[in-house]
Amino acid sequence: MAKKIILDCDPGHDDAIAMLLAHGNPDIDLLAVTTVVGNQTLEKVTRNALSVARIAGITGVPFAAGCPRPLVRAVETAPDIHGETGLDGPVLPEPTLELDRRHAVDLIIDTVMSHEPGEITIVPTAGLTNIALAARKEPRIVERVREVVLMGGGYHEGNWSAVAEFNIIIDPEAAHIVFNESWPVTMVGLDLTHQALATPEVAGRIAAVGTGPAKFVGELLDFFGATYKEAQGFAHPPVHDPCAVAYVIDPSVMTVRKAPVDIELRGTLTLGMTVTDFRAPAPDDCHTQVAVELDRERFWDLVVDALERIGDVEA
Ligand SMILES: [Ca+2]
Repeated sequence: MAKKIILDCDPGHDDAIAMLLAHGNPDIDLLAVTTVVGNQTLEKVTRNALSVARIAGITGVPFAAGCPRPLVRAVETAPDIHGETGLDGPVLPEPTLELDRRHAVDLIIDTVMSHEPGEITIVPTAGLTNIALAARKEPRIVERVREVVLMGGGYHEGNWSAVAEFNIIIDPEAAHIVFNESWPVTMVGLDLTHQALATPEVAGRIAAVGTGPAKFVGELLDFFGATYKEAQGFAHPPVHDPCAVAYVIDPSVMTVRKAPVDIELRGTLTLGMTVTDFRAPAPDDCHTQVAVELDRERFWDLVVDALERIGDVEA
């Protein structure tokens, strides 16, 4: 049976690819897409999400805008990586989908509460503001959610500071809430996503699909590759967010390790660090695990397969 997910995102080049993977894979039932400030302002990432929906041919799925700023901190965006629009590179079509009238937090709560316990997986690929607020507004979602599979953090690597990753450091208080609730959390962090590099070989496979959505992904990767080279010295861009979706599709696409994870809120050098305790054995009540090693070939197979299934989309 297809896995029902809510994708909470801030498109964002890799978020856009995560949307395409979720939409194109037959083992995923995409129930809702929610947006949150992150790579760019809420207004920009929400428009981007709707444009990507048009490119991918996503219809009949509610899209809702969420929080315009983090719980405590000032807004911090990532124009160096994602450009002024948040999705620079391709020409984006005018959205055709209308936004759901609900706030993202309410759409998340409504979706979880209207399904059976254990049915819904939440897949955040952005700051955790919406998810934290949803857990506070309706605490019963915590025991109903099957699992939270998030892109964020890293146990040995940072990208926005020496030890902190962007999605966590932009709203560390929200991350603290999400990691400390009792639901199962899988952290697909930088240690894993830095293995998902869009090499020229990968770009060639995607180009060979030859459809409009595949061309869009190629243009995303061209821009993303250039900024990642310039801003962070990567030879090929790490395509973070689809890794979390891939884990939901098929957990065996990566190895994971059970370990307690908590969020540093007061460190002068380590704010937003996802502090991971690898001392063995993990406690019996440990509800968090971290992604360790990616099966790169199978991961890219999933992305290419999703694009092939989406095919060409009527504009
Ligand atoms: Ca993202």
